[in-house]
Amino acid sequence: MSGELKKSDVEVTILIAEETKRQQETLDLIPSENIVSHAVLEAVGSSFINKYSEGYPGKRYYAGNAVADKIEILAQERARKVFRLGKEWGVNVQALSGSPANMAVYFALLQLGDKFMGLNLSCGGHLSHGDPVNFSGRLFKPIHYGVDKKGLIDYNEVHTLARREKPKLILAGTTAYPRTLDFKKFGKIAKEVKAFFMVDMAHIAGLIAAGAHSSPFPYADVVTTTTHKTLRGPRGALIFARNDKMIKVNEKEVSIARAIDRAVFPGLQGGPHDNQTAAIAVALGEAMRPEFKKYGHQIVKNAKALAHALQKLGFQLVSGGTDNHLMLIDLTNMGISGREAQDKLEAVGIVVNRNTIPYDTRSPFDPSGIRLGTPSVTTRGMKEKEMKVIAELIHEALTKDTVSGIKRGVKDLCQKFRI
Ligand code: DSN
Repeated sequence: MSGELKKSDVEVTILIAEETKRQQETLDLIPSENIVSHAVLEAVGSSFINKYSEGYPGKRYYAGNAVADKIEILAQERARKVFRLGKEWGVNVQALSGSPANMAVYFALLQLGDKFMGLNLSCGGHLSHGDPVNFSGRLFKPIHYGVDKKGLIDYNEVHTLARREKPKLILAGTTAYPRTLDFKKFGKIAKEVKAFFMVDMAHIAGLIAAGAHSSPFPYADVVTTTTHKTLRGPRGALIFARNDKMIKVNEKEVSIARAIDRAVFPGLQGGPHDNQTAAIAVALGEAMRPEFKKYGHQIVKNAKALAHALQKLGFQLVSGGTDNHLMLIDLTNMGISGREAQDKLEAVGIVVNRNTIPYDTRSPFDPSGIRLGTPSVTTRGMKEKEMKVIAELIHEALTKDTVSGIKRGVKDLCQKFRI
């Protein structure tokens, strides 16, 4: 940390140091979190933070944007490279985070009250995929598909619903689904019912970049993602949209990409956060390196190892395991709720989040499950061997009353795999 902050604001300096220590001394198993590089941190705190640049490269509303143009174009070019795309894909790097990115897509492609399909929140979807408490459920008409008894998306149900409801957009995307998504099947269904096919790949973007999950791009019209989960960048979002697919906006033919750019600015936002754009460019630069490919595959290997070890210890996993970076433990056979488990684990330095399981009979505030993921511990350099140790620590923390040995186990791992 630079000495300037320490000199000018002791209170904030202390809180930052406290948070850094908390992260260093705990195991973060929240699947949507990660640890960014110092290079990303430096870019977030760079001089780009001082600039206003409403508009897009070459078409700004303020002077002094020659360099902001260059950083935005660099981020767009790197995003295309990371996901192996050509110029037929437009890239918007300005949406402030995942929900605003999704909002921009709906704003561009739907009219108020239009039907769209997404995965139910309680089955692993996201609030912004049409949940009734979210803008997406209040302004549009969401039709939700779910998962079957095994916890898997039922593509026959998706097909039947799509044919019956004729939604204008079909969305594939998840926040708590431990299996791979079949983008080809979704794309075929969307094509058949003439719906736009949108993918929210926020959770698995890093896996897709690394080739550890199939890519949605051959099938989708629009793909959104946050940049701070498995992609390991700063808070932010990317929206990829086809330049070569046209729609009518106010009687004029425009590409989907252009319509989405206009939905982000001036539709929903003012100036982009250029410092975040710079940091996104840095993270994308890192994601192009061979080490990132290894990282993405190791996240999945670690998740499988953790899932396997947990199952051997008697834990029940929704869908029976994982294919990606996360797993959901159904705690009903353990006689403990998700909230109790989250608190017990936090008390020994293991940070997870409580989560509903499909068709949960308990409330989202105190659900039946916990969600675990491996992006952060994999960034720290842990491998399959450590996943076995973590599974044992979780088991002990949830079944035993004495915690000193568990705390020591967590401390040892944190000291060996430093942030
Ligand atoms: N909060 C994110 C997650 O944890 O999955 C989704 O927005």
